Amino acid sequence: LGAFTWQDPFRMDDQLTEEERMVQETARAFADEKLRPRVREAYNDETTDPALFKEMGDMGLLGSTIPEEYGGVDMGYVAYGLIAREVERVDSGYRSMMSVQSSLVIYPIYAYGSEEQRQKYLPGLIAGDLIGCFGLTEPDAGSDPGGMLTRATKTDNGYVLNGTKMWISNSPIADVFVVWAKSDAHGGKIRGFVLEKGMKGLSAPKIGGKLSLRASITGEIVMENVEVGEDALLPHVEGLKGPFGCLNRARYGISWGAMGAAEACWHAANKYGMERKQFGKPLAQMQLFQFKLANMMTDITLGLQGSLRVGRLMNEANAAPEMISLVKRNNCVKALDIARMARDMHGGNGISDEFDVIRHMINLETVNTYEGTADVHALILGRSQTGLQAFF
Ligand code: TGC
Ligand code: FAD
Repeated sequence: LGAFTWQDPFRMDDQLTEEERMVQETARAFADEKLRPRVREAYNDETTDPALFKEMGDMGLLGSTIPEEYGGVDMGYVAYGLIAREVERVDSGYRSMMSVQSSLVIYPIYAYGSEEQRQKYLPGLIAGDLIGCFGLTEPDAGSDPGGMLTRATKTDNGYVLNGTKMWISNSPIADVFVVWAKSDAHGGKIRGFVLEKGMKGLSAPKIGGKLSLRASITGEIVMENVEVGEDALLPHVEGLKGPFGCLNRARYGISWGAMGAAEACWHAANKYGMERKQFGKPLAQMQLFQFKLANMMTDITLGLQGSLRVGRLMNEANAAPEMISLVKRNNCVKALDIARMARDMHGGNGISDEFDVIRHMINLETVNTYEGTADVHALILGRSQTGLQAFF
């Protein structure tokens, strides 16, 4: 008979390569030493430290799937997922900063960019010297990005962009903006453009008053007659499959990250139950308490195993978007339930920032919504098995 470790019931550790275990250890040490000491203040004061990007870059945590010639470490998608898990164990906002940079900015420039664009942007983004953001969502086009109003109009030398993007992670501190617009020169099809901070007509005001994901800055991208050259166009993709190709990677990373946040809540609830006594014995000795711990262990173990399977298929370029919808939706919904449960199991202390669980819980509301809401992913999975689309 094999041994059982409650923190790792299916021995995920044994299923990782030596290299993947090393990446995980590096990310965990970084998260514990550099992120954890900052997070409460950052969250409470709603401040984002731009220096974090450089610190992540120095540790090789950005662009982990990109070839070495552009500054990446080319470790594959399981390693990328493990980084997300460790970073989000501290805070979903920090994982957000990392995954936008890696999957939504570095990836499209690598996959859809010209060689000049790759050389110009990738080393700086991967090192964390440059900060990137990804503009798809608009005030009137969220779940339905095909309804976007942003337009690129052809000029003699390039394009003029007009439009507003909403709810954009990193935008107020970004140097590089990957934005998606309908281009009249391409029959109204969606095309990607790379804009730079300081361009005339480009601004990125912060969205204040967020009660979730407060350690990660969010803003708009306002484009008022922003003139760019032909070299700003991402040449190698057209249509919604451009942004969705990036979202596949980010959604997959979120499936690991959400489990990291859930693990933090589960372990906190376990520890709290062992230490806190009521009715003359530890809370952890009560049947209802153990029932909740058992549910957490089960959902997290199965959720991580699902992400690992999808990650292995992604490494073989053999994962379908529906698989990613399945793990993104399942793991976010389960993580949110677990965080709410852990909050409850901490009693009154559960609402204090000292115990972290309420911060994870509130963050996970955003994680459940962005990159396709839980219901949008349900409709993708519904369509996959009925052939009937129920979006409109
Ligand atoms: P649909 O007709 O389904 O597809 C249109 C075209 O796109 C292609 N496609 C995909 N390609 C690759 N991967 C995928 N996952 C793809 N899904 C669709 C599809 O093949 C088709 O291509 P073509 O060549 O035939 O034109 O499009 P639809 O308009 O009916 O889409 C419906 C729906 C709801 C599935 C989709 O629009 C959707 O997923 N909505 C959710 C929007 C979303 O996820 N937004 C995310 C914004 S970015 C963000 O939130 C970042 S937060 C990050 C952080 O801070 O961590
Ligand atoms: P809506 O689409 O208006 O949805 C509202 C509700 O209606 C949801 O419950 C949804 O499930 C439901 N709904 C929508 N359509 C249907 C349907 N057909 N059938 C049934 N129910 C439906 N976007 C970016 O482009 N880049 C970013 O970096 C980024 N970062 C973000 C950071 C934060 C903190 C947040 C909160 C959002 C971010 N987003 C970003 C935007 C995010 O992707 C959108 O909020 C998300 O896609 C949902 O769109 P929406 O907010 O317009 O909601």
